[in-house]
Amino acid sequence: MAYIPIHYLNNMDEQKRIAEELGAGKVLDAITFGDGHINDTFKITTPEEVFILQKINTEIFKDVDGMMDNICRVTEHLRNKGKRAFKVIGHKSSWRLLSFIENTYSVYVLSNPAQAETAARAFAVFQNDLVDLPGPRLVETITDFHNTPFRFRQLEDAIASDNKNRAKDVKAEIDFIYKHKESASKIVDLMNEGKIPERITHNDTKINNVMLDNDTNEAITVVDLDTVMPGSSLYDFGDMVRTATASAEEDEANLDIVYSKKEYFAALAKGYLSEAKFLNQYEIDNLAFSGWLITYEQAIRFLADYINGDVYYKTNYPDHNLVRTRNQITMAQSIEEQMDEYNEIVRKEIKNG
Ligand code: GN1
Ligand code: MG
Repeated sequence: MAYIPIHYLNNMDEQKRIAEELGAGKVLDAITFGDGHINDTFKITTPEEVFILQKINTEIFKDVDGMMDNICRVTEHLRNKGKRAFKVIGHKSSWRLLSFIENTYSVYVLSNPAQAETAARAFAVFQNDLVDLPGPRLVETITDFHNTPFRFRQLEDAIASDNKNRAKDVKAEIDFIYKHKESASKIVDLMNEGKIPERITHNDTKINNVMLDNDTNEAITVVDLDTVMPGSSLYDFGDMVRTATASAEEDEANLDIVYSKKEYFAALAKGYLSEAKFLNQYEIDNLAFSGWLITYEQAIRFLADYINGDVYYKTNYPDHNLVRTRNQITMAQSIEEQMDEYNEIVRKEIKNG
């Protein structure tokens, strides 16, 4: 069945009423917006202004107050530094109203390496800007979010329960994940050994979370701050590699056209390293690996959700999570095949930077 935007099914009275309650003023129009996999997003129009209204998925984000507190602290800190960041206009239970970042766009599949360089620089600047965020430690909005061994155990649990009797159909995918089990804990181990430091990171650096200027194509700000929390800079670089070097969207079903593009990786490395001067040698040495790991982790997460019966990610058709899993496995393989070259790119960038 084709995906039908919610505003065709619903007159949006609830969304309009809540936006007004949260401070939008008289609302003229509400439509669905974006395609996040977790929260519901709406674009709200009033005679004067445009806003973003979101219904937070509280099954996934259990501590909404903690999350909103993180977001308010982070966005205020950025604004105090003269940076652009959306404003939280109001929030109540699972709803929040945010200012709209005017005159910007975002992309799902990049069309030139310059966009990758710009985006990577934007996420590095973001991390840099948060180095001096006054305490206390940010709340972990989802615990063990990028703990890959934990994600591996969640997959094992899904296979053990096999509620939908789907495990038998995904043997090859399960085999791929199990084959690489040894690599799953590399970053977590380095963090536990104190070699990779905890930093404030974005944790969802999907390339469409960078807002680019309609006229200049410069990065204006990064959005989707729900998972800004303590993490590793490698999670952020890794998710950029997963999304910004991809030749196609993460749910492209034709695997013949899915691969990781080397020139986009080079552009990411250049943009990121131009600003991320805080990285230590362990982080630098694992930049390329992090791209593989986060892609592998994403394959684990999609596969576990498929086996569990599609309870976490929104899906538009029955096998959507399986298509995503296969796509991410293909991306991980493509990154793995180019690992030596990707490492060499990082080494050269460090030498010349
Ligand atoms: C989810 O909803 P969205 O698209 O911002 C997910 C990310 C995944 C991403 C995969 C809280 O993000 O971790 O990388 O889907 N967010 C959460 O597309 O799980
Ligand atoms: Mg997100």
